[in-house]
Amino acid sequence: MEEKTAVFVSVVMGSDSNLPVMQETIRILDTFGIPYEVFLTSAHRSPERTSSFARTAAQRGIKVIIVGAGAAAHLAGVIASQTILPVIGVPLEATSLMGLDALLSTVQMPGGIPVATMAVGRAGAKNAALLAIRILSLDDEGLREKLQAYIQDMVRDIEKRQEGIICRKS
Ligand code: RP5
Repeated sequence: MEEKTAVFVSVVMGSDSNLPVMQETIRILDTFGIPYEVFLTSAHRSPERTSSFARTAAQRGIKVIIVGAGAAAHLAGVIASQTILPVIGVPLEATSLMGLDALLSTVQMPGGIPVATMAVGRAGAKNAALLAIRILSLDDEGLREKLQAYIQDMVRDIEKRQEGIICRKS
């Protein structure tokens, strides 16, 4: 019988229209070799599917939930209200308010129900994965080493760009 790989991170989004930006989350999880699932549900359009997901995530072995949503983005908060797993929210641009609506809906949680809110858009989607990895690395030495290597790569990249500036000046 084929053994199922345990899934540690759930990447949830309110619409498939969010997928192009949330690919940034998926790309980082792939880079670090983190097993994940992608789940589509909407706080407003499919409230029961959202509840059932949130209530069963912990018992399915999920450790961190990342939620990308746009417009009146209540999805991260609604999920956080029905699980004790850490929830990371990514506000996305989906209306003429360009993500400000989603940012305020995601970040302004009432006391008692935390959602770790990232920046709007691609940077937020990327950082959501990196924050999830930092959480998972608390009890995973190998993952901590991969994170250190990733940070060192960023340092080297900045140094390389500096060299590029010096060359262009002369
Ligand atoms: C939210 O409504 C989704 O997260 C999406 O960003 C927004 C618009 O959804 P679509 O009309 O593109 O499906 O629930």
